[in-house]
Order: sequence, then C-alpha cells, then structure tokens
Amino acid sequence: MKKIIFFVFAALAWTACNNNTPPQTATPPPTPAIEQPHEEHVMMSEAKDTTPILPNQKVFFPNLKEGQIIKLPFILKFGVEGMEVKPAMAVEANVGHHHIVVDHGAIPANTMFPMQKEAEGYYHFGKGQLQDTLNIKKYPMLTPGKHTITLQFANSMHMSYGPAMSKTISIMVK
Ligand SMILES: [Cu+2]
Repeated sequence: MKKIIFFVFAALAWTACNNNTPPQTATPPPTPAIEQPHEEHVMMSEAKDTTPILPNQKVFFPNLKEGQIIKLPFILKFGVEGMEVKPAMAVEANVGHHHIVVDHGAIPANTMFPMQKEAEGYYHFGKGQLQDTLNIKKYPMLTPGKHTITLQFANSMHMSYGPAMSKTISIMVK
C-alpha cells in the first residue's frame, strides 16, 4: 500500500513539475510598435511648433503707437505676453525671441525668419534683447516718411510663430 501511494505521489509531482516548466522556446513579447512613430513626432516638433497661439499670447510695442511720428535715434521696446523671451538655444514650447521687420510685414508661421538680411529690413534679437535703438546707421531704410514696423516672435530655431504672434504698426519718421 505504501508503495502505491508513493508511486501516485511521484507521478503527480512529475506532472506538476512538467506543467510548471516554462517553455524555453517561447518568443519574447514584441516591442510595442507605437514607440517609433512617437519618437519621430517629437523630432518633428523640435523644428516645427504647431501649437496654436492662444488669445492671451501676443507681442506689442510698449512705447510706440499706430501712426506715431518718431525722430531717430529712437529706443524701441519689445513686449510679449503669454510667452517667454530666452536666448536662442533649445526649442521649448511658448519660448522664443523678438525680431523686427521694416516694411515687409509678418512672417508666416513655421517659416524660417530671414537670416543675415538686415540690409533688407530683417533683424534678429537672438540674445533675448528687449529693445533696440533705431538709428539710420543700423536701419538705413528708415528714411523720412511713412514705414511699417513689425515685431515678430519666433522660436529658438528662428521659426516664426506667425502673424498671431506679431504686431505691425505704421510710423512716420521725421
Ligand atoms: Cu531669430
């Protein structure tokens, strides 16, 4: 009788052991396929920020009004609300720097601001400047008469945030 009980126990133990052995040939679970597209999306968003501009986000001229008559030199101040001014380094959401455009208006969204085109009226302030002095040496196009001045915000890659983050006014240079 003892022999039979031992045999049954041994048989049960063998079965249990066999059932518990994990199959060694099983393939590991596949890496989730969503990771790669996600990384691509992040890389694209570094160059293009398609975040919509909110109603509380804007640029403005703190010391210049529409139609104002100015005499050079003139210290022009740059204002921004709802975004942060930082020197042009890493691209961050709602961060950028100011640009001035003379007589050409706003730069479309996600368009590179013209580089080294000061002679044509495109000025970068990539150090995070909050003002500049308009004088005839740096701004030779500001001859006496009517001109437009545009303040344009763009991200650290100089990609414009578009007309929604710009302000254009007409001025009269004496
Ligand atoms: Cu720039």
